[in-house]
Amino acid sequence: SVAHVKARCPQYPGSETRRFPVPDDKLKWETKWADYKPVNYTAPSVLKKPSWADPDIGSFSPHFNSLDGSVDRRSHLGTYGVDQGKPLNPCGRTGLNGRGLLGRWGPNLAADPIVTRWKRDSAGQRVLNARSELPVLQFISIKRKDCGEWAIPGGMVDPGEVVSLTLQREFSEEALNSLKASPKEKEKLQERITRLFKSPGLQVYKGYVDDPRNTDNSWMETVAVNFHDETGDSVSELPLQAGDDAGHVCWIDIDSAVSLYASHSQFLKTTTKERHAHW
Ligand code: RP5
Ligand code: MG
Ligand code: MG
Repeated sequence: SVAHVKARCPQYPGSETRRFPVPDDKLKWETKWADYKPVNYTAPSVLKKPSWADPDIGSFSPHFNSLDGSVDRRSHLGTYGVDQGKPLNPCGRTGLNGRGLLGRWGPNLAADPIVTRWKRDSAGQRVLNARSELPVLQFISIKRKDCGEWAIPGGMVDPGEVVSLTLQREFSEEALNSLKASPKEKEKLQERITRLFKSPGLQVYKGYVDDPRNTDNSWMETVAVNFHDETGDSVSELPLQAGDDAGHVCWIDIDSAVSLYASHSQFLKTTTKERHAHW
């Protein structure tokens, strides 16, 4: 498993809460640490009991490490530990317990659609990077409203939802603003992206996300899938419009220097390697 870094960010997102500092050599649960005093924090938005959040431990009996009704509590990383009724982050300590901003105890499953095309010049030729001499890929990126960072337009898998649907739904909501479209417009949008999203796509990552919202008991996991518009005439021609938790949306040239939310740049790196593109 990865040594999470953003999951140990000193200030917990959207709050005044500061994490208990966890050094690299104290990450693992197996490493005894008598003086470990994580801060307890669950955001007011989660305590309000919205439909996407679990109740508090004690007032319900979740079936961890299994499909619990329609809620999938299995981790992509295998079996996770449960200590005194609370699931333990498979990447170790974060300096904060409770759920923070996350709704589920244990894994919070997401999906990340990486929609790409080749960067082209005005004559339609693929643009090569001067340094690597490899063609440059572009991806559709959104600027997250919660933290202002650029990211892949991903989102949570709804209970019972298949991941292939989450990928297309979240892309439509965040990059095409489908939530604000009329039923007729929505149908048109879906028609235009269905061919791309019905293609198998290339799974570039499946596992833990180093997300700043992670806690000792709640963490993000994702499946990241690349949908590539090789000829640049399918999704490339769609009008992009930010929606839902996205404030902006645009095509961004993929390069190792681009800084993105959570571990998203790692997913893009794999995408460029698979497509023999510039990184
Ligand atoms: C990240 O959070 C995932 O990789 C995904 O992009 C995102 C899902 O959370 P929301 O966008 O719904 O907040 O960990
Ligand atoms: Mg969303
Ligand atoms: Mg999202």
